[in-house]
Amino acid sequence: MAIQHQSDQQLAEQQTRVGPPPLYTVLLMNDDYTPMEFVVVVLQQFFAMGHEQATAVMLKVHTEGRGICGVYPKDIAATKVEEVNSFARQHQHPLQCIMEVQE
Ligand code: TYC
Repeated sequence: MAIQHQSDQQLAEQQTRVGPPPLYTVLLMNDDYTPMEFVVVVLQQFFAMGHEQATAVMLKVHTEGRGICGVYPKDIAATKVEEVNSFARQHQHPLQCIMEVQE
């Protein structure tokens, strides 16, 4: 089979990657309605925290407005965000989970 050489266009479309792919921080946002114990359950179920750590993170979100759940590659972070927001909606809570690219 003949070797397929890349065209100039194919070469131009390739990104020059420098360093590893970025990581994403997954965060919970505070609100006035989601029950504290529901947030603790979310942190235990989706972020593999024990009850004590989950309670500490929940209280940090409650007092500071937002808090870190974990840091992941992009597709894993996006899946966690979707799963948490879907779970919160299923239970009629306004809890918001977001992701931000790491500095
Ligand atoms: N502020 C909520 C309450 O007083 C609790 C809460 C904590 C809600 C963390 C959302 O991400 C959150 N019931």
